Amino acid sequence: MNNKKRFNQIARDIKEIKIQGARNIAKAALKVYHLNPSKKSKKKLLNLRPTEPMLQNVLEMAEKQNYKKILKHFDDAQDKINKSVLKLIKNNDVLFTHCHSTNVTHSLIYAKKKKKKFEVYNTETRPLFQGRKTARELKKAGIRITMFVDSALGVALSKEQGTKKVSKVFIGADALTKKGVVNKIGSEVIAQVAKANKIPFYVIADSWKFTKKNLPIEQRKLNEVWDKAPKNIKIKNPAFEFVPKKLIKGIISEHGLLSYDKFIKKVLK
Ligand code: RUB
Repeated sequence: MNNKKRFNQIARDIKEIKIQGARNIAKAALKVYHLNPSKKSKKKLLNLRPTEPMLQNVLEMAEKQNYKKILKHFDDAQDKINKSVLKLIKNNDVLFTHCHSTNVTHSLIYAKKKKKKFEVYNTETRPLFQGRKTARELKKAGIRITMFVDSALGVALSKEQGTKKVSKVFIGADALTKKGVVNKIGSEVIAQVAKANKIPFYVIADSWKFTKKNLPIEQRKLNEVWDKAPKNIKIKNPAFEFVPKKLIKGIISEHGLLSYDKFIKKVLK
């Protein structure tokens, strides 16, 4: 495949969520930008997913800095995140997650390799079912996983109908802002229900997702919700939502586990 074809293929995969999650998107975009560095390709990549500061930050850096050094950051940060998450997980924990976040799944798989005993509850994450990707990955690593439909999260988080008490919620992030984080639609409801059940809600995210910009929330195609829906039915399909910092117990990034305010101070330095 030549560079142009490769570029177009990756761009399509990002647009269609075959490549998904802030980290995977930024990494894939960085690699193809490196093959076709131009203002035009940068613009095209930026427009694929509007709610992705890591993509924006990485492409800004790629214009001025060493490619390999930028690429290395992804794994270096993940290694540090894994070590902090390992300390936070206690044996017999029931951990709850939503959607598919590499920062989250990699750290859980690392903890499993380090012999931590825990299980995971997750949501299927309609309309695109990224929860299935999470379930498959964790299962493959030997982690016990129980999946719920999104609307069962109240049951999943409240020890009802035979569910266990959830110990911690671990959620990824697309954007980290001064006031809170942006993540997959449903994340704020999860944070509210977690709070009502006194379950600590943690964000696991690489600090390169931080932005000072006011981000638009990506609205996706309506046929993802209902393909060939009858005419005149209004559908909305927001991909993400904002979770205010008051609902966040802590954030685990390559800077370790910090309160949200301390994390913001650190990244603003
Ligand atoms: C994915 C999502 C993930 C974050 C963080 O949404 O909300 O939680 O992107 O992921 P989508 P990561 O499937 O629409 O891209 O930790 O992989 O960066």
